[in-house]
Formats: sequence, structure tokens, C-alpha cells
Amino acid sequence: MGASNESRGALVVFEGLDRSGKTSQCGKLLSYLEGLGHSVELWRFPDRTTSVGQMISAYLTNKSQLDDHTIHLLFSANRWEKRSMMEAKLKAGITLIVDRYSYSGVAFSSAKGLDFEWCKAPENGLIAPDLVVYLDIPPEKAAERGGYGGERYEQLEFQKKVAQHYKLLEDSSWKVILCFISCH
Ligand code: FDM
Ligand code: MG
Repeated sequence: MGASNESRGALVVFEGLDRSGKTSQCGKLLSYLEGLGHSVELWRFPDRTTSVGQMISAYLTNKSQLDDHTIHLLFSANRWEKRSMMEAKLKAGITLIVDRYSYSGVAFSSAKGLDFEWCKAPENGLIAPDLVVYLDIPPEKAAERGGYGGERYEQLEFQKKVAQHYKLLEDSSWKVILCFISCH
């Protein structure tokens, strides 16, 4: 993560339930690293600006219905369509802070009952994060935070299942931040 053009940027991913504080924490890390003189960019998935992203957005806002496998593959395709740009940025020494990545893909879809290994398969070959920051908030606490925005997955019972599936994904690249009192 050096400022020199010769060193690769880092891929830092934030994960957690809806309303866990990912977006705020991504912003804070961005300012901090910029202050240290690093080249940093903030990314997020789903990236709703692409045509695949627009299909995802329509699904999340209940404007369209899709089979669970189909939407799963669209989320993954949305990462694949950004892969080469990500690689180029990292090679150019730019650190990427990413709000959600493959872990969201697997946790949310497997929480619906899709096979865990099937969910992981399309993520194979995407760039592995150097660090995953998981904001661990009790689902009830997240739900209390100013309420959800009304998107498809923003329901307490479902978020509880997602939290259980996230736990199955923890690996050595994870740092779990306990947000039992407040993440602010
Ligand atoms: N989500 C996000 C998935 O189900 N799969 C994925 O691969 C990704 C990246 O989309 F409920 C879910 C998680 C969340 C919803 O995400 C929209 P944002 O961060 O609220 O925009
Ligand atoms: Mg959301």
C-alpha cells in the first residue's frame, strides 16, 4: 500500500448487514488513507450504474421479479464486469475500499436457501481481498437504526439468516469489528 506507483494497491472490503455502518466506515477509511497520501478509491457492489446493475436495482426495489439463482448470477456478473478495471487500478497503485463484495453475494443468496457451494462457484477467479472488515452488529440493532429503506432484503427475519450465513464465510482475511454498542 505504498504511495509509489510500483507497489500494488490494497483491496479492502467492508461487509455486514444492511445498516451495519459500512458506508460510513468506508468513508472514514477513505479520508484517513487520503490524508496519509495514498491513492484511494471508494467502490461499491452492487454497482447500479451498469446495465446489469440496473437489473439488480430493479429487483431490489421490487420493480422486477427474478428467480433466486438468476439474481445471484447477476450480482456475480456485476463483479465480473468490474474485474479488469479493479485489477488495473490495483496495479496502478490505487487502493480500493469496496462496500460489499463476494461475501454479500454468498451470504444473502444462501440465506434464501440456495446451496452454499453453488453460491460460491461464480465468485472463483475474482480478485481476493487483502482485508475484509466485517461489521458485526446484532440484526435487531441494525433494524433500529433509522429503519430500513424498504428494499427487498431489508427485513429483520431475513437479516438474521444472512448474519448466520456470513459467519460461515469468515476466513483469515477477516477482521471482525464488534458493533454491539455503537459503530459511529
Ligand atoms: N447483495 C449485495 C446481494 O444479495 N448480493 C450481492 O452480491 C451484493 C453485492 O443487495 F441487501 C444485497 C445486499 C443488500 C442489497 O446492497 C443492496 P446495498 O449495499 O444496500 O446497496
Ligand atoms: Mg441496503
